[in-house]
Amino acid sequence: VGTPLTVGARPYDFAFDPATTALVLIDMQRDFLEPGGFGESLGNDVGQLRGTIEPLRAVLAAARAAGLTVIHTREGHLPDLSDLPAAKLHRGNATLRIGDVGPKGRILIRGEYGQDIIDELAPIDGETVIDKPGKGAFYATAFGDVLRAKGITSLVVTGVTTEVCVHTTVREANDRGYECLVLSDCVGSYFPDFQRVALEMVAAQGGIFGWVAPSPAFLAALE
Ligand code: TIU
Repeated sequence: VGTPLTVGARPYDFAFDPATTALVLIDMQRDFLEPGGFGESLGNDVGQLRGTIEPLRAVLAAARAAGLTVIHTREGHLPDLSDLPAAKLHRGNATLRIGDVGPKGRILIRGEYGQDIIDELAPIDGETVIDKPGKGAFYATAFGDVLRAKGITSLVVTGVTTEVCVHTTVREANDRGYECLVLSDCVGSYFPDFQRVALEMVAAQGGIFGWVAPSPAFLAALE
């Protein structure tokens, strides 16, 4: 346990110890960020999310250099769909349903090319990858056990989409006692209005769910 570092954040400075902090990359998968996947099948313009890639690449490199714990998540389901609730399969008017064959493999199915993390942010040896069937990283996964085993108490949260899997995970983490900093330019939404409001919702009311800062503020703290 070392000296706490400080990030200029909303609603006030975020203090963290690199030894007890994890960088979490939520669902930076081809299924959400590239054409022909789950995100596009729901009617979304995947181009909306691509601005997160370069800032997140810099954050990932800095976190690795600083020796932070790095944890990636992937939303997806088992090939036999045994972990897919009917309610999730049948929701909406998707052009391709979960499990259907798309141009990058079966939509949102573990082990398929489209379900994996984009090349730019590929995990390296020693980094944990959490496969999750839901929107939150804690539900039906070992995420909480991994954090406890590694002694992690603070999360720097990035990934997509801001108001869906990022928010669900931050809310789950906050209720479990984790301190969460969301990096505003490293999270993305298909909806610009939701992006803005989702970030406000985290930091409002004195940081009801956590803190929000742009990635340069976090990078400055690590230097
Ligand atoms: N649809 C949407 O905005 N998001 C998801 O379905 N999953 C995640 O956010 N990863």
